[in-house]
Amino acid sequence: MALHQFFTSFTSLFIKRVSFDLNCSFVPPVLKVHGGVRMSSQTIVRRSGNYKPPIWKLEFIESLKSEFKGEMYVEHLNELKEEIDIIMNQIIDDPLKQLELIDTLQRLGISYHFENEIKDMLKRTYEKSYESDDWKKNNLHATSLEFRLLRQHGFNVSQEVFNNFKDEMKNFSTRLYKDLNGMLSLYEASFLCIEGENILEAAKHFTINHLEKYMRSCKDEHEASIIRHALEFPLYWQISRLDTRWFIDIYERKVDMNPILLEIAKLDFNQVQFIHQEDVKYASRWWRSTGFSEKFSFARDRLMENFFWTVGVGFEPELSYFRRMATKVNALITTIDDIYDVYGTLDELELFTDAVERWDVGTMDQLPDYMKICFFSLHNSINEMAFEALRDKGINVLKYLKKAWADLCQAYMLEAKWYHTSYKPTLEEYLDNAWISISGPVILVHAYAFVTSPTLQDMESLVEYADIIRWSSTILRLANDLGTSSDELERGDILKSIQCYMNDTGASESKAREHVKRLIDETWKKLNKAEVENSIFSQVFIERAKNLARMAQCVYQYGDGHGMGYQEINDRVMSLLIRPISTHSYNE
Ligand code: 0FV
Ligand code: MN
Ligand code: MN
Ligand code: MN
Ligand code: MN
Repeated sequence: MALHQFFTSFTSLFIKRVSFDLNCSFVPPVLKVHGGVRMSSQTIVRRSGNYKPPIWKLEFIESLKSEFKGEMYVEHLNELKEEIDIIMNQIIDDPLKQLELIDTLQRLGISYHFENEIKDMLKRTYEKSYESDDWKKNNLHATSLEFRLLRQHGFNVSQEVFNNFKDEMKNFSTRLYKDLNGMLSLYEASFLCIEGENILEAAKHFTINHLEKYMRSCKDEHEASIIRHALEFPLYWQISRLDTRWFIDIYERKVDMNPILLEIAKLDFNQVQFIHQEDVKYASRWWRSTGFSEKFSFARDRLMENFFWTVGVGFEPELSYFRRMATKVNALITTIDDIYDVYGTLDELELFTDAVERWDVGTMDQLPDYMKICFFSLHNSINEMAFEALRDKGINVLKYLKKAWADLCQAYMLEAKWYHTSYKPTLEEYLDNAWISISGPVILVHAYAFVTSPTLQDMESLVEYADIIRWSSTILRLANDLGTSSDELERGDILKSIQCYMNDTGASESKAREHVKRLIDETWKKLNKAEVENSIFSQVFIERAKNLARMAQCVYQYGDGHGMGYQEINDRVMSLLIRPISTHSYNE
């Protein structure tokens, strides 16, 4: 049975039940209707999310003051370029050293200054411009690093390069165990796996098993912390700012580190942080101006968290406009999600969904007052973004932005109906809607308009939700369910992926959680495949889509880092956005 048929039959059941109640000669004193509890025809007792007040107050955000303003920026960039030129010239005939330099630049968070140089170096390796292959033959680390960097930068490389490292039985050779660096590199490479690539899949299991075992008996604390960090998240799944903050400390302790690179990386981090602070201050003033925080006490008031997502999705200095607009989008989504999940009655939600579809403030009078504020603000904010795109990029994207919001509200509406009829979808049926209801498509369609020079043709295929959007959003949904569903069920909500799977199969919660984690792994492979196949989109946009999936795994790693907050996530906000890295030398 198709989804909408299911849905229609359940709604009609529900309508029958309600009309029966209403026609009944005995009217119960408290009649539960549409999520709110109707005390009489006038009074509706509503639910609240019982969310805590924000940890990051607007006054605090707006008072942030960094001493790392952009003044030294140009000077330091030139210094950096000169230093890198010198190093590159020294290693011009050494492909492995070049790959290691690229990896170091990436991890130190400064590779974005050298996109062209990096492309050139990788091209030389790809075109096999070196006299011999000796540098990587039988070298697991070199082979893996080359594979990972080439793939990451869009070169076509086959998984077959790893066949050399297998034994007679075609298994990865246990002789590799003694090569810890190689094992780590192979582990990192294995996550660039595309659906169906069995060699990489085997490499992943092989390395994880060994590294976990090795770590348990490892006596060297420094070494153990490197393996622990890698196992927590592979580089390919990790938000780059977070890895950079961690790696700078590690690099500092490396015996053969380059002190100039280190110093520049710290300076760059702090200057980028200054730009982020200016962005969040802008977003904070906007959030204040909406008045949502006072008017919607039932909803999450999470300006900093909404901003934090955008840094994960795009940290580079030139993406300020994206971060500022995307924070607004996230804040609007978060509020509207709470209206649908917690506060609104089913009748009101129908009206709201309808208003978003029509996108006309002139005809919103039927909405209750609280919804008028919300809809008006949504309408104005998004229209303004579309105006700016027209003004600055010469293309009218409003139609596409509106469609993304209408799709989101329809997906919310379906979930609201499921909730009010206690309908239990299968996992498949749930996911078919839930990758939209998690708001990934809204976030990415808007991101596309903010980070690129949008074209109408791309916009058309984007709002039909190209695979890249679908798989990124699916990871966002699954990670969100892992982090939020326990609280949601307590609050009163539909079954989420974990519970749908339990319901489908009779599995325990912990087995269901394992299953959902496996689904995330599988979905990454689909996303990687979509990247190769959906090459019409620019790399800068594809990177946003992948970063959204990465950020979801980061925010929901230990629970609901978006709505409920917890120590680790607050620490991450603190170290990425508030606290500069201590530097000593460049003040001299
Ligand atoms: C998640 O909340 C949430 F707030 C979202 C998806 C909105 C903002 C998204 C970003 C900032 C990326 P919740 O767990 O309540 O979402 P569901 O869909 O489970 O109700
Ligand atoms: Mn919700
Ligand atoms: Mn929801
Ligand atoms: Mn309609
Ligand atoms: Mn959730």
